[in-house]
Amino acid sequence: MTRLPRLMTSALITTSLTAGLVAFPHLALATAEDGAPAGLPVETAEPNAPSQEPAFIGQTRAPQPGEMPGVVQEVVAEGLPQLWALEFLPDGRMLVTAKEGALHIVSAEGEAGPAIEGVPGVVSSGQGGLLDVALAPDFEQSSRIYFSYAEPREGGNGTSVAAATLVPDEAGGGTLEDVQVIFQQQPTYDNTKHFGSRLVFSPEGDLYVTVGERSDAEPRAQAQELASGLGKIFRITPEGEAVEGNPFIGTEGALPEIWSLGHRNLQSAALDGEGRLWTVEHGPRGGDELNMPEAGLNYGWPEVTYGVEYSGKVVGDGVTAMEGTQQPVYYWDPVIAPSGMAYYEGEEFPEWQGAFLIGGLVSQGVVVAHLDGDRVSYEERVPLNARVRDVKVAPDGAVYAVTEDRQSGSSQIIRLTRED
Ligand SMILES: [Ca+2]
Repeated sequence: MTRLPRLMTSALITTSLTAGLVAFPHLALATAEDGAPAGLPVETAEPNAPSQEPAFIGQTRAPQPGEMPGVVQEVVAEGLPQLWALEFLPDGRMLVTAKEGALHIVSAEGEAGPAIEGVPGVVSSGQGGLLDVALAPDFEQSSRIYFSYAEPREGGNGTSVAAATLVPDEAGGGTLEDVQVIFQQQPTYDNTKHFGSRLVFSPEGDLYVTVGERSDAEPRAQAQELASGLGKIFRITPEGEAVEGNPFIGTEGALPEIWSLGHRNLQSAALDGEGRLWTVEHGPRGGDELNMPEAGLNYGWPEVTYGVEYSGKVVGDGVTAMEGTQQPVYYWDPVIAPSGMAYYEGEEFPEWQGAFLIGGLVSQGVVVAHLDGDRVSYEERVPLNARVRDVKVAPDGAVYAVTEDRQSGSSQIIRLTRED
């Protein structure tokens, strides 16, 4: 690369530092409540929708914290198949899903066992694959696991959730027994886009299932329809039934499993310290959003959104707010392309207590969203120079990031600890 003259370099840096403010000149620089000066927003690129304005201060481009920990990266495992999700087992090993349709146990030292037998067939092309995995709340007694996947079906495919008993063997592999498909997102549709998904057990033992709206114009509109399972969050029992008290149980024609509607493609979900569900969904270009989805509420897609179509055109009427729809807690323009997320309560990073750690595929790192009440106070980023597919907190408080390299079809697991 040609070296720029000194004067020009400095001008470029000044421009990039202030770009976040240039985008929203009416937003003043925030200051931490404890008096420590906050930094400039980490995002300095031009927004894709420069004419859109946030609904409230701090809804996008929050400042960086005044103090950020140094982060040490250590590759725990490499040469793994392209992974989608990671869960820690009670014995300290890791259970990982591979997009191609395989499930592996990875030792704490990073050695992957052979593929576990009994995994149902999946659609692994496009955005399909074996997707999220969650342990049953009583896993230590039951050995039951739950996983979501792009299920091949008559006439197309769709996101489904299955439960199974994990029976490990001495070779580091094992078998799934008593596999039961407990939930199928409907309708079936024939493409390979926007399957979601994440699985999160509530404190009461119910299962939140997040999905996508299958992307194309016709199914996309169904995100607003209560008779369709596209673009929704569901709350089901471990047997796959609607949970008593779900918001649309009494609504004629509505799917009783629906928890919330108006979502695009939800690949990120976690509970906060109070047991409330938070999600990050892939928006259109410039419209990724963090929400705390509540029962029966409408999160807007595709009627209301930040950002623009991939083509650059406005989405629908280009509306960013509408009565009867919820504003995101926070949004990103340009996008981070969210993957997995975790709520941080570990001891390794005192600075991250009570923050969400969100994997970024496009932002190629971990986004740390610090909260003040139910709003984002600061946004910090840990660059990993790789697409991050999942983020989990280990029992010792270290952060584990799953990366993916689509060209080689492989993944690494990276352990993040605090620099002394
Ligand atoms: Ca929304």
